[in-house]
Formats: sequence, C-alpha cells, structure tokens
Amino acid sequence: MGAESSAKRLFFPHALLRGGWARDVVLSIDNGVITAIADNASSAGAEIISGVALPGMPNLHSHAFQRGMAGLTEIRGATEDTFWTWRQLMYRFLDALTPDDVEAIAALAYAEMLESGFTSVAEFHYLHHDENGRPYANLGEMAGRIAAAAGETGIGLTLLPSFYNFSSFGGEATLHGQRRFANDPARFLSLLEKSREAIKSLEDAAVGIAPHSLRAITPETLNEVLAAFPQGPVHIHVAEQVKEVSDCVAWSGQAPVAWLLDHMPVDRRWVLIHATHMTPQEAAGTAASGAVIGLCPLTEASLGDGIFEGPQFLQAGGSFGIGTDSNIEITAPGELKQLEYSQRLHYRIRNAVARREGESTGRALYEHALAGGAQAMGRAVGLLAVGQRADIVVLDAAHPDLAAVSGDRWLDAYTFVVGKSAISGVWVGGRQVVEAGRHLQRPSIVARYQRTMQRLVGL
Ligand code: NGQ
Ligand code: ZN
Repeated sequence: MGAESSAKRLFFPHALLRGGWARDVVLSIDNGVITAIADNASSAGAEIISGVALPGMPNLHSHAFQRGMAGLTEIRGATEDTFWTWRQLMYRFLDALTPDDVEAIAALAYAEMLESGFTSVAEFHYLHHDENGRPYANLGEMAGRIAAAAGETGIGLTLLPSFYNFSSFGGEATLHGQRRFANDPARFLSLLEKSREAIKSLEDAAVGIAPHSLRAITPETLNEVLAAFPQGPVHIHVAEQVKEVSDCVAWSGQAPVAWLLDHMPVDRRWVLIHATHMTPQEAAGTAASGAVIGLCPLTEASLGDGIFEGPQFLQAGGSFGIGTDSNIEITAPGELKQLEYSQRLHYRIRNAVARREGESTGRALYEHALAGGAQAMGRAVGLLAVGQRADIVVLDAAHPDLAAVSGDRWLDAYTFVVGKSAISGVWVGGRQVVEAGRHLQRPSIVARYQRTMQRLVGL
C-alpha cells in the first residue's frame, strides 16, 4: 500500500482512550500518527465511522509461514505425538518453501491478523536460507518477502531476524532440518543490516533481534549479538516445553528463565516468549526485570506446552502481551479468551485476570495485552493517544450482542461471546485496511495463497 501523508480527521461515537471510554471522539491524524484527540466533539469536517473504536492489538509473536500448515498436523503418528513430533512435521513443511511461497502465505496470515483485531505484528523470522541451506544471493531475500507481505496488507511490522547458531544446549551443531535457519554471529549481523534495508520502504516499521532459544545459542555468541544491538527489542523463546527445562538444568544447573535472569541483561527491552514453566521466584524475577512475557495461548494449547502460571506472575506485577505464533487460528479476542479459560480450567476459578472487584475481565485482558504488546513491538502503538500510530479496530455497535450494552461490556462480549466477527473496520496508521470485516485485498491474497497451497500440498 502506498504512503498516504495527507492529514485527516476521523469521528467515532465511542472510543477507548487512555483514560477510559469517551463519547463523540475526533482523532486528528497526520502521516499515520495521532496529532490531536477531542471528545464530546462535533463530527463536522470529519469522516464519521459508526461503531466502537479500540486501540488495535499488537501481535507480539508470529511465524508467518506456519499459517500454511494449519490443519495439516492433526493426524496421529506412529508414536505418541508431542511438540517434538510436530516440529519434525514443521521442518518438513518448510523444507521446500520458496521466497514466493513465504510471501504468499505471510500475506494471507497478515490479512487475517488485520481482520481479527491485530494491527501490528512482531515477525520472529528464522527461515533465512535456500532449500540447501545456502544464503540467497541477497542474504535478506526472505526478510524482504516478509516486509513485502506487510506492505501489501498494511499491517505494522516489527521484523525480528532470528539468531540460530546451534541445535541444543552447549553448542550442538545444527541438524539437517535446521539448515535454512543457521548463522554464526558475523553472518547474523549482516542479516540484521539487510533486515533494516528490507523495512525501509514501509511507512513505519522497526527491527529487533530474536535469539531463537537457549538451545540455539551459546552464552558467548548471544553476548556477541547483544553487544552489537543494545537498543532492542530482544525476543527469545524460553521454557515452553518440560524437556527444554530439564535439558537446561542438565547443561547449567538452572531452569531457563532463572538462567536468563542470572546471565543476561534482561530488562524492558526483552520479550520472553511462552515462559510456560516458571517457579514463583522466576515469575517474580521476570516481573521485576520489566521484561514482557509473550503468551501464545492457542499455540501453547495446540502444542501441549502446559499452562502459564498466571496468578503468580500477575500478582508480582508482570507484563504480558499476546501472539499468534503458529497461526493455526488467527484471532486477537480468541487468544485472550483462551488465556483466561486456561486459567479457569487450571485453577478452577472464574475471572482470573481481572484483579479488582467490579473489574471487567475483557477490559483487563485487553489493556494488559495492549501495554505488553506495545512494549514488545518497539513502536508507538497500543494506545489511542497523541503521538501514537492511528491503529484502530472498530466493533460493530449494532451487533446483537453489543447493541444493548456499553463500555466494558463491549469488551466482554467481543472477547467471550462474539469474537472477531464483531469487527467491522480496521485502520492502520490512519488508513483503512478492513471494511465490513474483510481485508480490502482479500480476493487477490486468497487466490495467490490457494495456488501456493495447491502446489505445496501436492508435493
Ligand atoms: C518455532 N515454535 O521456532 O517455530 C518453534 C518450534 C523450536 C514454538 N516453539 C521450534 N512454538 O522451538 O525449536
Ligand atoms: Zn515461536
């Protein structure tokens, strides 16, 4: 989508602002950024958008290519299926993906993110090299394809090239299935430079780094990469599977989160993806560090990871955001619902994430995930406020489940009752990308995706 620099004013009858719900709100937008906000304002001279305006949700963790294998791993294998057998299928799926394939799949994933309430994505990108594990002539070829899909769909992008140097703790050589991911620190830093170039054509995007996991680095190589990129954000998978925890203990004597907190400069720049398995001390330490935990509730359920220890982390004042990770089902309200329901099932309680009497669970989930998500993106998103990107999700106030209620009940209905079909329109950087619940480029993106998948599934 081309740049649009003209100033505009959008009028919403209802909007969730920093201070809470407001009526008759006019947002002034210039170059994609909110420059003024008025409430109880006249709609004169503004474009009138009926519905309930929410800050768009950041998606802090995606592997876009995995959208193409959604629904293809739900068949029982010869041995008991686990995360690790799923990973073999995932490696097989990505084996033959071309840059065109990755762009086609990412475009569909990003269009669906926009249709389902996400307005920005942090792409944890590790499919770097060709089918033989050789770098493309342009080391940043695949990064460019991710940026192109973001440009085509209009989603805000934080591109996180992933640093993947080893296969397991202690510097084990990468496996055949990992040949397309692998870089030493020097080549990774060149790739980081190429990633910066890849996002240049986008209106507003950022680059961070993503050491894949403690399995994929050694302390020395991670330190080398961090020293070259002190600004962050830094995203890392951690403590998702029990085997990862026991392997880390065998290697270092410590669980992965404890090891990170003790050996790395974990602070507000850091995003710990999953952190499913933590002791109360690790949860308190993470909360105190200021790092965000990136929860991916639908993927964590799909892969049998375990249940996040919500109460201990929230009581310690921890921040979290949400991610769609494997992109099996893309939905912002669905991720929030799965998070809350996992806590209800585990602790046999209701309204687990809300903290005060009278607090709405839908609102508590939404605002937590906005704040944590925004911190994880390294971009000015997550609030309808002056200086922020004009990333806006509009709910259909005439929907049967929304029409008779107001305020926080809208968020409760969106999260627990209606889901993404409550969304009528979406704006990113002040430009409309979804109308009547459909991405404006949906037909061409779907046609290309179908051609791609027919070829891939026929392989
Ligand atoms: C990934 N996904 O990088 O796509 C990983 C699996 C791994 C999740 N952890 C591969 N959900 O962790 O080695
Ligand atoms: Zn992941």
